[in-house]
Amino acid sequence: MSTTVHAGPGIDPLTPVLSANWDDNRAWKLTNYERRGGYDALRKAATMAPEEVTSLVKDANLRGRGGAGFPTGMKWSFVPKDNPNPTYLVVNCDESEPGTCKDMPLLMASPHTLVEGVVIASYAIKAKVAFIYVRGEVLHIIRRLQQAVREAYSAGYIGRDILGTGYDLDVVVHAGAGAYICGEETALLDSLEGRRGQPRLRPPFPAVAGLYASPTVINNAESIASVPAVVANGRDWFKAMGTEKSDGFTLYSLSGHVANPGQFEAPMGVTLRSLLDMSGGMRAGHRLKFFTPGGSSTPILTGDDIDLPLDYETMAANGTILGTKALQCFDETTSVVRATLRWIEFYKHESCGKCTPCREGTWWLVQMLRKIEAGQGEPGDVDKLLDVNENIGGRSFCALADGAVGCIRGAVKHFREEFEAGCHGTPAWELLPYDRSAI
Ligand code: L3W
Repeated sequence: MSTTVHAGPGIDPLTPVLSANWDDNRAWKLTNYERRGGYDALRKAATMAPEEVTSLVKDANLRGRGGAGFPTGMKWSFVPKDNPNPTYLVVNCDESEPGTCKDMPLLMASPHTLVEGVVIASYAIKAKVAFIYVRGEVLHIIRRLQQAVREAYSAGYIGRDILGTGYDLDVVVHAGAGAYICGEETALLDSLEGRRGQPRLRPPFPAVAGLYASPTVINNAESIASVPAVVANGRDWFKAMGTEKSDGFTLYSLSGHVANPGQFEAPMGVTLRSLLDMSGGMRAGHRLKFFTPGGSSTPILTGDDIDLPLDYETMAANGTILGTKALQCFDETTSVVRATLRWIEFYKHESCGKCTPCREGTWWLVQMLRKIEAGQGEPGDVDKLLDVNENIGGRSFCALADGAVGCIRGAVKHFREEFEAGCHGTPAWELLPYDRSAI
């Protein structure tokens, strides 16, 4: 990461916030984090009433960075005031959406940014216990977080009477077992309670009845890690970045056929063109054909959309969602049909099986796409594919199936001719601009 990110024409440069110390030597150590002003935001929050902290985050319009963009402060304010049960904070670090790789580098490089956010958020919602739920495969990150939590206990940032406020908090780092569904907030809660991770019906939303049926705020890792900067610098500072309704800074992940894949911090509303400009562009000699704005659950856009501001509103106006801001970029050597098949195979594999539309529907989608990819589809199969797709959408227990539905919807909308070719005897690879016999 460079230290100053130039977001492109018309958008102010941003001094990195979340990624500011990623290149520092042993940035993950508490002493190095403190040297850069770490835990000053907690000191400031400790002088405020919990409700004031919630109001600040609400006024700043920090929106959830895990995919849905739901306002973070508003979610905190949903916690019932008169509930006799304990309130919990749960941080969703189960990052597994295809193409999404922003939380893990953040936690690896700067775990204290998250830990400080956890303490501030817990204080705001008056939680006495916070859980950081991390996907089980990333053992190195779990260890790093555990070490950071231990350091924070030793320094008095977690534990009893934090900074002399009389406020007590315990923080538990919990390893999941590696299932995509456990990134869905209610499945995550089931998993945390020791059961097989499967989604629960909402409402009630977790903010009212979540972990152990108690009020539970669940936020994405990046959302919580953004809280210290908001508290330290204030509402106006945060709102000076981004667009009218999508405020602040965020991490965009670039992957696929780009010269330099990685995380790029920028104000909300940056364009893919700017991100490619700052990262070295597409791989040499190739052009952008299509991309996901925020992981495979978000309907694809095409190379013609390279100048769209990447914010919640513009994405919605263009039939997609910003999601996790994971920009998987594909050039002209990629078959849209094959990419879509690969994604739908993922959803079929990861479907938890609890509801029929998702369990059976994703299976059928894979069968149909395999035929089309091989050029063995029949005329009318594209409409049949869309019909099956639209009969899954909105009928499943959780957003997993909706992700698969959106994926097919976007691909067929923009590249229907590639799907039709597969229903008229042309395998997907024969549409690609290279001689397959040379491979
Ligand atoms: C209280 C209400 N709380 C909504 C809360 C709700 C949740 C948040 C957003 O899916 C999306 C999905 C993925 N009272 C409330 C309320 N809430 N109304 O607000 O809720 P919702 O239902 O809009 O979204 P969701 O189910 O949380 C998230 C998309 O993100 N995605 C992300 C995938 C990322 C991963 C990963 O890497 N682990 O899975 C990508 O696009 O498809 O659409 O907290 O409780 N009245």
